[in-house]
Amino acid sequence: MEVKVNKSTVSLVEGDITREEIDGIVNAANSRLAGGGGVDGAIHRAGGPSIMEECRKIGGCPTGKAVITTGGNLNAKYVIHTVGPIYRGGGRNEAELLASAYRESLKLASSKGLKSIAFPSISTGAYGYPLAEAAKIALKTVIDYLKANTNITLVRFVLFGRQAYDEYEKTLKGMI
Ligand code: AR6
Repeated sequence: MEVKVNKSTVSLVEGDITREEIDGIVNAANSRLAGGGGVDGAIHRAGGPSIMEECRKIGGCPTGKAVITTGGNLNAKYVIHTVGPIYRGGGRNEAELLASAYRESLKLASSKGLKSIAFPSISTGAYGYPLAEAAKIALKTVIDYLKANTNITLVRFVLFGRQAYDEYEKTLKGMI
């Protein structure tokens, strides 16, 4: 599914983000940038060791912020590593921290001149964020950003599995 926001496109696809041919892919990292399972593990496996070397030099990333490395062996030129919140019931500022992870990734992409960027569904795996809530925050934050900034022309959500895709599609249809 695809929608236009200003001059930009927001698209939803089901797939594996490590295969994207795009300026930047976003990693759902941890604050130590130490690698792990899920999409983080997949990105480091597919991109090779140079991405972890760059992460070590950067040292870490607070929750809700983002840092950037090159894409190593990936087809993406850059990896933006952001850290979503661990979901602990919703009363610990999780919604704002999740929105911030998307916003800071977009701002960093813009400042580096990236025109196209792919996101996974941040925090909805190991970090336990309920998918329906996370989808609303992800799509609203991206759409609001694209309404105010036109330098990024494509934001693609690469959803891993049918359930995540269907939830994002339902949410996006309800927003347009
Ligand atoms: N492409 C796209 N999405 C994927 C892929 C992939 N190849 N693999 C998994 N997903 P998670 P989090 C989806 O757990 O919840 C790591 O250990 C997955 O189905 O990767 O933010 C880090 O090091 C889910 O919908 O990230 C952190 O410690 C989404 O990506 C921690 O997990 C996010 O799931 C971060 O947890």
